[in-house]
Amino acid sequence: MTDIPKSHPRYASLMAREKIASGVREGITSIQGLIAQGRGETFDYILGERTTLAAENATVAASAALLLAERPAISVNGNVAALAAAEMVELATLLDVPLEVNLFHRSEDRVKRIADLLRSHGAKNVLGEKPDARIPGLEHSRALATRNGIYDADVVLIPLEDGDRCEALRKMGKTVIAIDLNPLSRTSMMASISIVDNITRAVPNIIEKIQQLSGCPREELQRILDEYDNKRTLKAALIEMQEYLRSRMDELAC
Ligand code: PTJ
Repeated sequence: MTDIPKSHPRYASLMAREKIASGVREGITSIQGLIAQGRGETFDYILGERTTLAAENATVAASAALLLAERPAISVNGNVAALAAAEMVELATLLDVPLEVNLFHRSEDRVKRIADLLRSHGAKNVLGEKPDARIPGLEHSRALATRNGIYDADVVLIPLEDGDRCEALRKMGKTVIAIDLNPLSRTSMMASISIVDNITRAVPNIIEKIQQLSGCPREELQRILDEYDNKRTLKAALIEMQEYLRSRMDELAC
């Protein structure tokens, strides 16, 4: 990895880039994952590289949904593994739920490398190496799923996903939580709850919110969920982007 000093003004962003590049070198991230990261960086830039109020609200709703779920599951792909393997394991351990490796550009070698990486961080329940079901309506590899994992889950967390599977999971009646920096992506539009934030900030934030909400009565968690409106949240994310851009334009006018 390139040695990036902590004092560098773009340290967090450059480190994420290094992690994705290492992921590709180690056979964890697909080459296409580099492009996905670049697209994410662009949206993060126009969000001001911070967790917005819209993302904060979606994170609270997502945490309530995960705490209320009977059979939650968490999906992990090559970008997620490179950027947040330890944090995904921490979240899965906190909730006592399976992590399921699910890849768009699937190869058995990459599935195994990601599963091994998650286990090396202490994950006890890693699925995806032996899928035994298919998500209806999908013809690509993302259709592959595991019973007692994503296939049977009532609530699924899908970071950095494609819209197709998000839609198909919704059609199966599941509550789908997306983490996606693009508020206009099909995934963000199709999900039940869209966290428009960088996965590197979003997962630690979900962990924190789950710890804060874990003592709440179920009725209170249900009230949080009932009051949540995903379309309103996506509009709020776009408005926060617009306001950030306007503030940058004002700086240029000075
Ligand atoms: O490992 P695989 O084979 O399953 O492939 C994973 C990728 C991510 C390459 C694959 O799912 C893909 O091509 O995804 P897309 O269609 O490019 O969508 C990824 C979405 O994630 C885009 O909307 C990006 O803006 C968003 N994104 C990228 N990086 C981040 C992000 N969202 C949050 N945090 C990021 N760091």
